[in-house]
Amino acid sequence: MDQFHLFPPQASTSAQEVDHLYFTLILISLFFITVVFLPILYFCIKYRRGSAADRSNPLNGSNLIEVGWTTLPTLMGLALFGWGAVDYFRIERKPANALQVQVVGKQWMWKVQHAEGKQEINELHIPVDRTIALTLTSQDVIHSFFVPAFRVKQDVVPGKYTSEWFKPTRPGEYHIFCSQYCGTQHAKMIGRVVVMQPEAYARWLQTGEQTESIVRSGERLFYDRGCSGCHSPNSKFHAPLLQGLYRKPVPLADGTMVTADDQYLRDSILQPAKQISAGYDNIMPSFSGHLTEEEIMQLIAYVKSIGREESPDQGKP
Ligand code: HEC
Ligand SMILES: [Cu+2]
Repeated sequence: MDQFHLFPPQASTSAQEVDHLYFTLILISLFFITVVFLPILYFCIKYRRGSAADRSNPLNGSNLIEVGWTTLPTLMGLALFGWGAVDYFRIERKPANALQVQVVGKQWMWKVQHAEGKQEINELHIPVDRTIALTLTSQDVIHSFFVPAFRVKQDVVPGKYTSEWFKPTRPGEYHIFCSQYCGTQHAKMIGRVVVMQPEAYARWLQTGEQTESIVRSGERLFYDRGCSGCHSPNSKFHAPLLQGLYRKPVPLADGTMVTADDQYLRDSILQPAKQISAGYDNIMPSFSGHLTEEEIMQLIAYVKSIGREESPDQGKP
């Protein structure tokens, strides 16, 4: 990955589409540069002072030209917009059955945790030909997770979950950049993605010390931090059971409805007063400042896992 390339390698399923659109834009620009600048050059020479060119009957406006150079670029612009929109919607829609990876950005590093529990810093090991879905957040300022070879870039925002997915098509090592200026060492906030054959990836997961899955860590936190004291069937507090909550509509005390997505679960833990479930009192303490971003992601992974068909340990290899 150290050789000089004019363009990064195409190493994901989205890379080609992005490049096709990009190269088309370049070709169109080249075409217009030619159409505009070649005549300028030609006329500069032809009508230079002292030349014997015919200057009688100057042309004063032409409706055909006016209509032409208004309509044509408008249609081209709309066509490019349509093309870009189709690609954008396809790239923004996350396919199902992705391998989940949690990423936390901080000044100035990327902290990665796999569903199986394995953690790494400034490195992301993934198997080839699998869809990988990242859930990203930042523990300080806005960063942006950029892998040029995959043609994906996503802002990483404190207090918010964003996501990014890609399907690597070629084993190899590719750059990770932070593409949002995030402080003095921003340029050093780099890393590498290592795309491996599935067997090599499975072996890699087994190396190092044994880890517990994200869901298991979350379950442990759920008991250690006292969540279970309220959110369990035999609690003396009146608190909702969280089984099967994920992706369900939740009626709120103010009469509105929300969907229990990752962001809702996060806000419920850090700002319980923001959205009160209908029929409950605002007695849940805020855990803001008492949990790291990683711990919050683990708790959410656990809450997502309970009440579903699979056992909480499904992430284990
Ligand atoms: C003192 C009891 C108490 C503790 C401790 C507590 N909660 Fe809660 N929690 C509640 C109550 C009551 C509600 C419903 C009112 C509301 O939405 O704030 C709630 C709501 C929630 C919701 C939204 C549920 C829904 O149906 O919309 C989530 C998610 C949640 N809690 C997770 C947690 C987690 C994770 C922890 C531990 C880090 C925790 N809670 C600790 C009492 C508690
Ligand atoms: Cu950064």
